[in-house]
Amino acid sequence: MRYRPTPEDKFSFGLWTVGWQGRDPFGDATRTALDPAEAVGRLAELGAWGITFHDDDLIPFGASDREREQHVKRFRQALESTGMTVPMATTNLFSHPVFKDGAFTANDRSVRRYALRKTLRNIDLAVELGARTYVAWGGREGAESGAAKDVPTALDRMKEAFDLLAEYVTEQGYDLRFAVEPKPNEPRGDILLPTVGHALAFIERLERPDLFGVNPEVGHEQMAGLNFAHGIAQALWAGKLFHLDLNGQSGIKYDQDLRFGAGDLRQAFWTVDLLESAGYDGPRHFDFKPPRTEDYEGVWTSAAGCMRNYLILRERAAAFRADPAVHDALAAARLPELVRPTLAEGESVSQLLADRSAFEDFDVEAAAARGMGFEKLDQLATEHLMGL
Ligand code: 3MF
Ligand code: MG
Ligand code: MG
Repeated sequence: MRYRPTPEDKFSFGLWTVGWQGRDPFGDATRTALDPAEAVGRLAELGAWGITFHDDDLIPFGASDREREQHVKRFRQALESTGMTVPMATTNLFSHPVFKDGAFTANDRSVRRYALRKTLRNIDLAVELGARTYVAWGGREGAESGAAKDVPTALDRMKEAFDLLAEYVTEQGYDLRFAVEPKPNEPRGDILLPTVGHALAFIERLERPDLFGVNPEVGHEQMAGLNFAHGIAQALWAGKLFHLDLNGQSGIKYDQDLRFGAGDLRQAFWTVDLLESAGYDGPRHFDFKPPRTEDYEGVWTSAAGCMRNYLILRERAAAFRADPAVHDALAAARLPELVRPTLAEGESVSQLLADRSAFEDFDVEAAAARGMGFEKLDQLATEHLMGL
């Protein structure tokens, strides 16, 4: 059937997405709690391949060791009976009031030590369940006011935490890599490592940078007014796109977490075009929130919509790339020329300086007058996106 997802598509969902009960800063839950085993079953039926979780999504905060074991057992049974995988796991270092000033960068040292222990504990479980990626979103690592956080020192503490986690997985021989998830704000007024660029630069300062990549989220980059496809393009270029959070967002406002394809549809199109043409082979992970207006029927419709929209966009992007008119337009827009290095092979600076055609005899006015043909190219893209 057309647009019917299969496990080969590698679609995964956070347990907290379909399990979101609709509690927001202004209103109470609109849906009852969802049993993780049911989430696994329903998502498998819809054609998903994987499920991801925060420690507290699976095992309620404060559960005893015995209860913990039972929750894990039930979840494992659901995975086994459906064939669903756990490609990624993460730690909730933001819900409990103890993390009100952060976790790895909390001013209170005892909170930082507790956060590390909570994370190490869940890393063991993640590996046990087969996860290869461990996401770290520092939702509470930040501040609302200037003097409250000494940023360079907080980054020292963040580095200390990540170095320790990397040392732990190396010592244990775990096949696990970390993916840092940037976000500019919400729930903190300003969050540390606010964009993909900040995270990429931070990773290079770690002791084991090879173990770290990024987990960019569509809406988070757009909240900063940035172009998501450009952000992940740079992450791919750096070999750092370890994982990603697909969803929808309309412009610079609160974190909407709409289903993928809702919000800025054009950015969704370019995102799929890039992922498919760049050969990204990681999970297509959805981090969205079915709106609180929906009952459970609406939740599953929303989850199915994420996957269906991805598959439709994949088809539209492939048609765009295969269209002979697009090939001509790309050539007219001189895209193939960008592939050519600016200097000839082995050409030196002195040869460039000696090349009169590059400067003295270069017809600047003629080059300035040449149109780029991008409008024609983008109109073709728009028509493919609209299904023409
Ligand atoms: C918040 C988020 C988080 C992270 C998750 C890490 C609750 O805006 O995006 O979801 O994705 O904590 O995987
Ligand atoms: Mg979000
Ligand atoms: Mg996310």
